[in-house]
Amino acid sequence: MNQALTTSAYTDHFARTHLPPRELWPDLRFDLPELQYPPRLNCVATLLDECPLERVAVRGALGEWTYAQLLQQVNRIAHVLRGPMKLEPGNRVLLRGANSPMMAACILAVMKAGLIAVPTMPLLRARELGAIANKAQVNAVLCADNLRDDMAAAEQPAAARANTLWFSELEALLPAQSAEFDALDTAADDVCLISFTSGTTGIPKGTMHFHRDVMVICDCFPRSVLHTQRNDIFIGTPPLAFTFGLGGLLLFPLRVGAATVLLEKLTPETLLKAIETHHATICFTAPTSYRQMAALAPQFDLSSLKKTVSAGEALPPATRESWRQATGLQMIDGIGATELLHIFISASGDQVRAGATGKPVPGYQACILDFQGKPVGPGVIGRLAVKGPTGCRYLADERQRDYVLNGWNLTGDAYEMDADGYFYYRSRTDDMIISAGYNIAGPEVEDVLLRHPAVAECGVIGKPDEERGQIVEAHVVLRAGHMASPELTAQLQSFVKEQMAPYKYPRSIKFLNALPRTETGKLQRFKLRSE
Ligand code: 3UK
Repeated sequence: MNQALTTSAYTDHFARTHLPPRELWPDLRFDLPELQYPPRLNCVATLLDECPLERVAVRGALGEWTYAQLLQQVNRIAHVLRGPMKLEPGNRVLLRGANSPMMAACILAVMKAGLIAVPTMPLLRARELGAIANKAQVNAVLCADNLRDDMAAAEQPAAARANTLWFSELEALLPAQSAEFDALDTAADDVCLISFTSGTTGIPKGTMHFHRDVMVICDCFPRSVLHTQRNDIFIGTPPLAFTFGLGGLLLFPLRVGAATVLLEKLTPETLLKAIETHHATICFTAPTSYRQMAALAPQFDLSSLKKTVSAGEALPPATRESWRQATGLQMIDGIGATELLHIFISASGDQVRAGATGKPVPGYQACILDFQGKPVGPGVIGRLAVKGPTGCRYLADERQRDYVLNGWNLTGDAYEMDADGYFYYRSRTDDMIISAGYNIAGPEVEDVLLRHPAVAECGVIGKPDEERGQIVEAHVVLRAGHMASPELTAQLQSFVKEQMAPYKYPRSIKFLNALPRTETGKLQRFKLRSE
């Protein structure tokens, strides 16, 4: 199960030397026939060697590339990395750009050349970029011109600063490069990606993923839950620097020779428009985005759309219902994590059960552990524990010990299982509200509030209280045409009390213009708590 690592193709051993000690790794299991990979594997070579050369691979704001053109672009960039940039196998390359065909080609070229991609999200600022560049000891930077200010201002290894190319400079070098490039013959367990968590607290954690892991995520969720096909057209919002986006908007389409539409700065409105224009069939975005899109959906022709995937945070049942009413589509909810690379519990079609995220994706197993680490049965809330073909390996980080327990990955989520093996999200483990001895999950109260016609968005947290320990406090964004008032507060409170145990009702309600969210769509509850 935990076989020894194969011989690395790298001359720079940074990644392997900074993997956690073997005894701190989670168990890895490759039980399915489709998860048997050869010991030497370059994921980009595998993805692009089998592709339909004449079909459209990527579309962007400026045009489209067939697979043949994408392959040539990737090969030319790979030559620049190994030629003029003088990078050595195993070196790290920080990548920075909004979603676009060029950003996609750069990520693929880095991996194909036997280098390690360190993608960063466009909204990160100099301080955060500096932390990442230093932690991953990056050797070079490829950065979109429009994001160069923060990159230039970031602290970083001197070698990387001296070896930085802005996309316009990189593009100028491409015509002189050969369009053929032999992929580095990497080990299946050579690290090809260091993805930093979008964690809401603390120093970012770098998660290390192998060439094999990239193939694994393509061969799990898309194959058994999403059922992707060559004639699919993928679209969505998550950044390629977030593994939700890297998988959903780049790797999964490439795996089946499908097309992907990579656009930046999509709003609910422009995403709907783009679905219509490009006849997209599969969409990936966050729950709040679907909630906003549901209200606007009738203004667009969405008849091409077949499947919609929601991840990043819990999908409120109220959002699932309004999306279904607006589009006729049954949402595919899926929980994933940067540590596990992509989605490991999900359900689609007839398998969807109200209120549940779903069942473990084939290849993965999950259970609920209590606070002593013992498995609990159906109907008991506890800590979600997962294992499968991918798992947590932090880059030089003590927090490895918090994420992995007895071979299980602990995601930090409070979940409950039913007798049929469906998994129900309750809250983040740290976010459970304890009021006068009752355990209250904020998202459950949020789901009720979202059903009130005045509520556009909301976030429910525990606010410290002398008498009760904590009280339930709701932060509400109103829909246009509604005004905050003591009457509305009372109305929302009785609305909640009518639909759930009264001890869960928000004793305090605050009205905000917007909720604080990360670039990956997650509500920053700690910001609501500190207000
Ligand atoms: C939360 C969910 C309930 C949950 C991610 C799909 O979100 C991703 O990775 P992150 O490392 O965060 C992981 C945490 O986010 N979460 C994600 N999806 C759901 N909670 N229902 C969901 N459907 O707390 C989890 O532990 O940013 C999602 C694919 C790849 C990813 N990296």
